[in-house]
Order: sequence, then C-alpha cells, then structure tokens
Amino acid sequence: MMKENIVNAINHQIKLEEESSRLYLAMASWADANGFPGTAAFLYEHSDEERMHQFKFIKYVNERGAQALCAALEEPANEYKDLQDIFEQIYDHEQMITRSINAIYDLAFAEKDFNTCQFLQWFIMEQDEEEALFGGILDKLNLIGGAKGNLYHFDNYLAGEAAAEATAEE
Ligand code: OFO
Repeated sequence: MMKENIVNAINHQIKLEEESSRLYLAMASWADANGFPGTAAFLYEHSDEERMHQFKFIKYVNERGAQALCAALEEPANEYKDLQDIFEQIYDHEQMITRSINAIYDLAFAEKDFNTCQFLQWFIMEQDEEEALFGGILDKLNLIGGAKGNLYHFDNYLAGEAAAEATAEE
C-alpha cells in the first residue's frame, strides 16, 4: 500500500499533466487559428502525449491499491504574442514539471518507496528529452528571428517533427 503523502504528491502530478495537455491544446489552437499549421500539428501531438503521461500516473496509483483523482484545473491562456512567446512558456513549463517530478522522487526515496522511484525513472528520462527538445526549438527560433519567411520555414520544420512523432507512435 502506498503512503498517503506519496499518493497526494502523485495526484497533484496527475493534475499538472492534465493541465500541460490543456495548455498545449490551447497553444495548438492559437497556432491553428493564426496561420501556423505545422506548429499546431506538433502541439496537438504534444497535448496527446501529456494526456498519456496523466494516464500512466493514474494507472500506477490504482494498481498500487490507492485511488487516482481528477482535480479541478487551471484555465490555460488562450492568447499568445507569437511563436517565441509560446515556446518560451513551454520551456519554462517543462522545467517546472521536471522540478515537480524530481520532488516526488525525493519524497519516494525518503519514504523508501522504491517501486515509485523505479516507476518515476521513465518520467525523469522523458523530462530530459522534453527539455532538450523544447530548448532546441527555442534556440532555432532565436536564431532565425521573427521575419515571416523564416517563420514559414520554421512552421514547416515543426510539421515534419509532428509527422515523425505520429509515425513513431504507430
Ligand atoms: Fe511534458 O511532461 Fe509530462 O511529464
């Protein structure tokens, strides 16, 4: 049986994962409505990934004999200045998620809940990948600047990334 403090920490993480999914969905919708279909496809894909993360946590808690909960969610922003604004916010958001997962790991380790430590390894690696991915995208945006022609190519590049991720999931 899991300790209550660990169940509570994971339930909070379940909320954060669902909020991540909704944040990326809102950003994807903005991109879709503002002429960036590649960015939209990429972010729709990431919204689904976050939903999958949420589900992984839910299944884990329930399989360990506790109950995963669905909490009230924060409303995501629906307006963004530009793509730079979106990817800066995503990068900050993912760093916050990494800190949150690391804090659960710390707690699980202190409580000698080694199953949870083991389970969290996947998320620790995933955060590494996501921070590298979004940091790289931000670097590209910083490099190309805000000229329309450059953003058109950037958007096509993200369309390719979205298609590659969709294929990898098949
Ligand atoms: Fe983007 O990360 Fe979930 O965990």
